[in-house]
Amino acid sequence: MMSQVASPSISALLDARLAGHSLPQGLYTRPDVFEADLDVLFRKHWIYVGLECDVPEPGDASVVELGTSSIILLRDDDGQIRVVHNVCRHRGSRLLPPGPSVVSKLVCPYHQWTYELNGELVHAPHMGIDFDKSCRNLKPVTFRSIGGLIYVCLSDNPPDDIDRLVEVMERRLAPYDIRNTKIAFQTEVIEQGNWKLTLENNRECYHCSSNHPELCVSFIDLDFGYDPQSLSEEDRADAERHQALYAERTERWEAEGYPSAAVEQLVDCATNFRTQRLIIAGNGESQTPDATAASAKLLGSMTRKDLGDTHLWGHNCWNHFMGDHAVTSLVIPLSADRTLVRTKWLVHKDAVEGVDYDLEKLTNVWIATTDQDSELVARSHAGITDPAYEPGCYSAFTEGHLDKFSTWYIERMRAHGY
Ligand code: 3BY
Ligand code: FES
Ligand code: FE
Repeated sequence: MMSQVASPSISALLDARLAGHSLPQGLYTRPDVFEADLDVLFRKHWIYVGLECDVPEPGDASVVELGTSSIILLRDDDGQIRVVHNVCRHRGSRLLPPGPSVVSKLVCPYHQWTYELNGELVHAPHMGIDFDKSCRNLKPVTFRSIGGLIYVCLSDNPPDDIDRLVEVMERRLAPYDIRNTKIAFQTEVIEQGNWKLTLENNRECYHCSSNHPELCVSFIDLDFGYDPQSLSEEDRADAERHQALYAERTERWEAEGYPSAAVEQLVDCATNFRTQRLIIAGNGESQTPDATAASAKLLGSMTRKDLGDTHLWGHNCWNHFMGDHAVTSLVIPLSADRTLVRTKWLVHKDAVEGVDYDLEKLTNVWIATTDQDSELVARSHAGITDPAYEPGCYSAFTEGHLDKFSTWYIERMRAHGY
């Protein structure tokens, strides 16, 4: 008779994680862990799902799918943002397909129940005169617009430490006026890997110099300087100069009224984020092939191109806000080994392609970087599924943020009963 070896529980896998190391194999590969991740990290936490500028005009709608959930971001007749579940209150049909739509009302294709853009049920044919429509409005989704970035929480008990993110980012994003941008370009890349590998890959630039020639023109690793003991005299002096330059720039930008110092909430919290105004390398203006601005029409009230790159990380996103444009990527897990990365390039809403900006110059760096990262994640996932895989140690110098991410992941799973 074949002997059956029971697989460890999710809780046992969480227990097996060694500090400073990548996760045990099953946490990246098992379908039951994937389902638990979706439930805990994507339903019980705040997630980034899109932007106000996805729905610029009344009647614009955008459907975002996540596991078995589907939500509609829309702009109502009063110009207000609404987020509702894409589930008809009659017999549950989806109202709109995934992606963008333009609607005057939300009409269910099945039996024509009709909802106003604020979610109110206004027409339900053949239900009798006693039928009470008022308790059949579309279910609202709890959301916050943070400087134009839309975060939702699908649970009835949303973590309240989102308030810190709101407080920090509303102020930081104000000069960019992201609410008044337009999406100049969008890509969707399906990475052949677990969503946590997508995030881990984004949390380090250890891999940048050997994999991202385009990005390295403008991007300086957050952990620049590395292990001081292993540096040559010359490189150490370089790293020290870099630290001094950071301190000086940060102080100057802050004095000029632009919040710049690093703010992070990465462990011991529900809502995971980090922001800092980063120095752009080379010509110092933007993440483009020559580090000069791609759009002549700067964002919001920006009058300068020398204000670096305000980066923002969350557990399902990374973003870069620069003087002339912004790049924003959101992560949606599709299965244990497939992850969607949706990236949008934002410019001033009045910027005209071919006049104010060149689309190729605007998108070149992050199209290349996203494709390169997709390859890295696929290769990493494939190696991790190999029986020969065992958790590896993170570099204390270049992978500290991965350690924090994995630690946060374990903490959050535990906080939700695993
Ligand atoms: O987009 C980011 O924030 C990260 C930082 C290092 C690698 N990647 C570019
Ligand atoms: Fe929507 Fe019937 S399911 S009208
Ligand atoms: Fe990368």
